[in-house]
Amino acid sequence: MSAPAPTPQPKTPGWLDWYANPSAPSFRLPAGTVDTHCHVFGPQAAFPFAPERKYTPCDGGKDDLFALRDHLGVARNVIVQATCHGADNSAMTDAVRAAGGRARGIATVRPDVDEAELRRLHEAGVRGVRFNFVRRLVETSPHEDLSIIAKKIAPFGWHVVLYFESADLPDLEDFFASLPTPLVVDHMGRPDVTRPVGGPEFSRFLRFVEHNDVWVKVTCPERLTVTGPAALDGERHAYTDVVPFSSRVVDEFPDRVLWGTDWPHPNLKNHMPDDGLLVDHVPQVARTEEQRHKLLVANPMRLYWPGEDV
Ligand code: 0GY
Repeated sequence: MSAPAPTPQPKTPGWLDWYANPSAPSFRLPAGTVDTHCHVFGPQAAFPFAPERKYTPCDGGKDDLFALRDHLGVARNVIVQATCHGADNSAMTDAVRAAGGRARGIATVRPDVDEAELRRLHEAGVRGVRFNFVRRLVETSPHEDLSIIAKKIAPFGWHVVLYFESADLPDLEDFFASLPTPLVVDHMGRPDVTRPVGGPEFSRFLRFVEHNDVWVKVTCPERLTVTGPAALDGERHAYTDVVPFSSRVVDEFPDRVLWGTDWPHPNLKNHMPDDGLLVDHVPQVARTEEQRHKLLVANPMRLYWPGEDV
């Protein structure tokens, strides 16, 4: 007799579902574009959410992700383990495998992970782990545990993806600098975009990037914005208050920036972005064709598919 199916858990109150019919972008993504930051949520009937999760999302499985990929003109995805799945990477690895070489994965692992499990994850397409310091999402792990993980993954050529709030960087940056792998920072380290781009907080972040082996995802304008999605000039230019921050990172570090959608956009309570508008945001951030090619194609290929042609 098989075990009874788990009872589906209701969504967190106020949870907004992903945008069902995204517009067609006006900006045409270059061939080989990689969406380096997206997730899968379940579907929970097949991949139940983790008991320790801090939110319960709607379903956002691989078929919907691949449909969005094709609609937007994206070639490949990097699927980042979402906290709602804890350290059970099966929904993510199932999606990566199903993409048939067109996806890589970022896992969550515990310090007692063994080499055989890391090898299994590598064969499934995983190329990094995520360390999350955002307290509303996880109980943060002791640095000693994270150092153990970083040491175990380094021989695989993986990197560490860091998710933190900008106010926490001063406390964390020495620890980050001690890690033995390349680092990839989610969402530009979540700057407060109401502060000046040339102010001490963002300058500190830029210097951290300059002096370490750091890549930056210029992602999540919809999460960082205060002014919101309004396309004020009727030109599909949304999230304009984030542009000075993201364009500054692209100008300073054109060879170490990455782009992504963050679909299915966890924990947004005010508005859900139209993913077509997120694509149209790209030319505001990377203003030359050369910058766009690096951001969308050359950089992510170097990090996630080294040596492979587009
Ligand atoms: C993001 C941002 C968030 C959530 C997660 O794994 C997650 O739960 O990443 C957030 O709530 O800010 O990168 O998707």
